[in-house]
Amino acid sequence: MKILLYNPDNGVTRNFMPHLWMFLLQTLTPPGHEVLLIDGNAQPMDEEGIARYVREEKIDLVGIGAMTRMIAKAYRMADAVRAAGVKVVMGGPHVTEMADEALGRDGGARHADAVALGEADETWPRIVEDAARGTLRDVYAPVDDFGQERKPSLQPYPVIPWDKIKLEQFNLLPGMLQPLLKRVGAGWGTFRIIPVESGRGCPYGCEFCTVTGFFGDSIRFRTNESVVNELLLLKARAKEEGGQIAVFFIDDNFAINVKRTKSLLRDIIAANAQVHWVAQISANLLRDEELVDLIAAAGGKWIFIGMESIDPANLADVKKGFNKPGEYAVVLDRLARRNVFAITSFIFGMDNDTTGVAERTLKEIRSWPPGLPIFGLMTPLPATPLYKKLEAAGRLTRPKHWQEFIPFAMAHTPLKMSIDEAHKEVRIGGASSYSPAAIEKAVDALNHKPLGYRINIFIARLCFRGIYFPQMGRFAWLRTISENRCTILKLLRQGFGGGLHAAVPSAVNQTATEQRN
Ligand code: B12
Ligand code: SF4
Repeated sequence: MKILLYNPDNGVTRNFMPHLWMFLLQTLTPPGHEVLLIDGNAQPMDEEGIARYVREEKIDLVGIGAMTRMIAKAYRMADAVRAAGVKVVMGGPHVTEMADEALGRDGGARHADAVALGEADETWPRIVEDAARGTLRDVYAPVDDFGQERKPSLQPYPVIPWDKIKLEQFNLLPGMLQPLLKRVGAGWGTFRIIPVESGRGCPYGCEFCTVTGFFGDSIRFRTNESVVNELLLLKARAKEEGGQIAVFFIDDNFAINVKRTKSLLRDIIAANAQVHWVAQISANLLRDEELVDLIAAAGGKWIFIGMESIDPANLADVKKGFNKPGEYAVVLDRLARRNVFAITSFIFGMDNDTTGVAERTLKEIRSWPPGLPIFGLMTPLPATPLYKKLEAAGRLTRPKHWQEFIPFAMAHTPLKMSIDEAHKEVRIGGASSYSPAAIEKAVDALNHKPLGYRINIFIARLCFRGIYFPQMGRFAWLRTISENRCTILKLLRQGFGGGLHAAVPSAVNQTATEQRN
């Protein structure tokens, strides 16, 4: 069969990174089938486009994966594929919880011929074989012979052939600059962020989160060797094509078992497998100085921290009381001293939030080393304890909010402010952190750091700005660059002042050096 795996865009931002599930399922597809990948973030497509594509390419089966946020678009694309006479299998966190919706068993239209529940590592080969035989079933659940749920152990873990996979659509650098950039340092003709997992599962069970329910509360790890080999493969590819690769460790809590994380980081260092990487780690685990030393030495550049709130009452309310706002500053300083930045994520519209929460949070943020703050709204995702709690209390204003997805819009009323007030708080958070003046201030605050770090934070802020302000097309980008020209000129002046070579970001040089080794 010719199989297409498709992930829709969210209609607001372009994700900077492809989705791991596609590469994983491509790798796990039994031999004898051809698998093509399309990520709507990299290759925008509408319903007509996908119908034409499956007809022209003579596709036999389409697999669609989506989070709740993209499910409405996913259903529309699935409908178009099915109308073109091609079978659709859907998987991922949303349809796992809402299988009846996808299969049209809840009174609505049917969108998928089959649904893969939960982790599909072991069911996907069966799905492909059934589809090839024309015996596709409605539901595929990851269960053993006795009907008990079975989670993949991740040992062994499939070897994703990163040296061969086509990655053209995921190059983040503009095509017209590629020939020039290829000659910079060890080569910047390509720059890709690649998702890598080292483990699955999280025991913390925060009320708003899908992860504990979906992946389970016991954690499964890959072997250090398998992760290190994957990094070495990626590093070799970058070198071969005169480009750069950074890695996003997508584990929900990369240091959930600190001892094991330290041992992995030591093995990465020993194997010289360092690439620049981002990982998600909760603040409580970053108390460990040795861990942070190892993060920096193993290539860690950005740590995503789900801070959620600076109010302990809010944190206790959503079962995230292990976050201690009193220690946020210390943790961020500890990272900054090693030139590791933090992506600090906050949720507004929690039940103890009142108007002014954005300004109160921003005041704290301004006292921290500059990083990348992001602000979202409390969202009841299907099947989470939060959803069930709000549903039972009759507080959901849009119980099926995903069916008419509206970006940055709440689906329930917080206890101490109105929905509109909560929306305004997020707008304040975004505007205050990503205005040209705020970006300039963040870059200036790093004047004592090497130029590369300032360029790093500048580029990252420009990219994250797109979460709040439309930045999807070439024009939007040109406008953004023009609005931030003062900072750009300042950085260029500093670069040229230090000699032409220094104008090339030292972050670039650093990566280049590391990837040459
Ligand atoms: C990396 C990541 C991101 C990345 C983007 C995704 C990417 N490019 O990889 C970033 C950081 C940008 C991101 C952003 C957001 N994310 Co996110 N993200 C993740 C994370 C940490 C890892 C995803 C991953 O690769 N998992 C590992 C793979 C192997 O698992 P998987 O994707 O589930 O795939 C398996 C199965 O689901 C299944 N499967 C999946 N798709 C398909 C398709 C088919 C056809 C089949 C057969 C099977 C199948 O098979 C796979 C192998 O077992 C997950 C949490 C998690 N651990 O999964 C959250 C998660 C997916 N994100 C989530 C959320 C809510 C968001 C945001 C909305 C957060 C926000 N408030 O802004 C945004 C929205 C992004 C957007 N595009 O609009 C939720 C989604 C819940 C839901 N019900 O939709 C999750 C589950 C985390 C959570 N806290 O609950 N995210
Ligand atoms: S929010 Fe993070 S720490 Fe909490 S359950 Fe989800 S993955 Fe675990």
